[in-house]
Amino acid sequence: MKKLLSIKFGLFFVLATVLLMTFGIAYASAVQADTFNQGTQRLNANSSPGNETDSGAVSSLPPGNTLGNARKAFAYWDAGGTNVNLDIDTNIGGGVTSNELSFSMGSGTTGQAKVIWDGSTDVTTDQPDYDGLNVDLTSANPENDAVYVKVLDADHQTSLMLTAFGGSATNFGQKDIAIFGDGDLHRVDLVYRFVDFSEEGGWSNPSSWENVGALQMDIDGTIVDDLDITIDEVGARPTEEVREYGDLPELDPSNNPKYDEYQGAYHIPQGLTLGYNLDGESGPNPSRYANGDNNNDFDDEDGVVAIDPEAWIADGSGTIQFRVNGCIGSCFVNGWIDWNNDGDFLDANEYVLQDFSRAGNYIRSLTVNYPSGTTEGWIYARFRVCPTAATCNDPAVAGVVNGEIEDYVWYIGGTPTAVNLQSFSADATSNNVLVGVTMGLAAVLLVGFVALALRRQRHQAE
Ligand SMILES: [Ca+2]
Ligand SMILES: [Ca+2]
Ligand SMILES: [Ca+2]
Ligand SMILES: [Ca+2]
Repeated sequence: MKKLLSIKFGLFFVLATVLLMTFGIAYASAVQADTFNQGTQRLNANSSPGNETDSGAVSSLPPGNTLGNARKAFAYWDAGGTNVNLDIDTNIGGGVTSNELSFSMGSGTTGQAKVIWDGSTDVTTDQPDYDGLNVDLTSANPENDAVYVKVLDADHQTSLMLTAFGGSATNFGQKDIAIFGDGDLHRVDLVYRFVDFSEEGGWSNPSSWENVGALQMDIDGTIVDDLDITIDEVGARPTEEVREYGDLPELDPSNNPKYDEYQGAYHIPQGLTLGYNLDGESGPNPSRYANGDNNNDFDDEDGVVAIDPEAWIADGSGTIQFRVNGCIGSCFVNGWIDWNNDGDFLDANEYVLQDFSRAGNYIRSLTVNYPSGTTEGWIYARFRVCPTAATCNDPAVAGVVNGEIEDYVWYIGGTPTAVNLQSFSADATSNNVLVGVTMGLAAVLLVGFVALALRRQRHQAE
């Protein structure tokens, strides 16, 4: 028995290694400007004479970690009484470094930061060596067609200006990326196609991304004082690797198709979110408890909550609460609830939010009415937000620029007791909404009892 187990583990190890290598090769195709995992820099600009700007550079970084194997950084004080700090991969104690870029300042203080990748460490000027790199940012299979930025935290509004130079100061492509920070923003993936960058001088998209002489990122901390923002990665990716998909199940418990026509729906993430967080993925994560996206990488399913769903049947109506963040102008929310649990959103009252529009960022409660005959049980729901009307008003539409999809399952009309026990353990750590509904004391005791019985059984089998 033990020998068989070790052979199984050996095979598993080989398979896992092959998978890891395949995955590694696939991701090596992307061009990372910087993951901020190497090359510690600490800049502190303040109002002291001679320190209105602070600059530094690192060189000879490992190939592949930082574009051009070098990085120049600049921090600029603008106003206020505290330091303007730019910390890249700094020591956070115990010999551990942060593996991220952090730009921060105190209350009342404003400032800016600039990071340049041009292969040079000369900081006598804060202008790039415009033809220092000559790299091909499109180089990948599939070809990189977009810039990717992974933001970890931001507490106020800011702008990231990305500029790629093609050999001279007047020949460049540029994109101003708005970030709408909040104390609760913890992860936003952003992807902007090269063709959407402005073109200056002799720059022509997208072919000239094959001859990028220098890349520059400017962080504007003058829009709001007291900005703190953390960035984990800047690079070039195929757009299709960074999309926002749903996680409705594609099979019912009897393996019949369910919601399969909705699996292809996706958004191209550009900062407009349900809730505060959005992590990109390369495909849908269909899952029985609509938590495949929750469990994949960062849990970004934070935009919609069902209020007291156990009381919904008796009340005749229910309340949901949803939050929109990163909205410029007016944005549009759509929602569907599969009241009769037949695997579609086509029946009476199932399209509950129809291009709901309001300007700016907000949280909103909404009463939903369900058809008579709606019974106690699990119901699936899909919500989408997009920046223009009639673009995400279909639960299946794909390729929506900006916005997010979030899928949920709620138990309405009571508290489930006779459900598959695995569902409790599978969902307990990942889906706060579901946990609140399902984890009664009896269920906790039952899960503990079954876990104990399984452990005994396994012990006897060894
Ligand atoms: Ca979200
Ligand atoms: Ca996601
Ligand atoms: Ca239905
Ligand atoms: Ca989900």
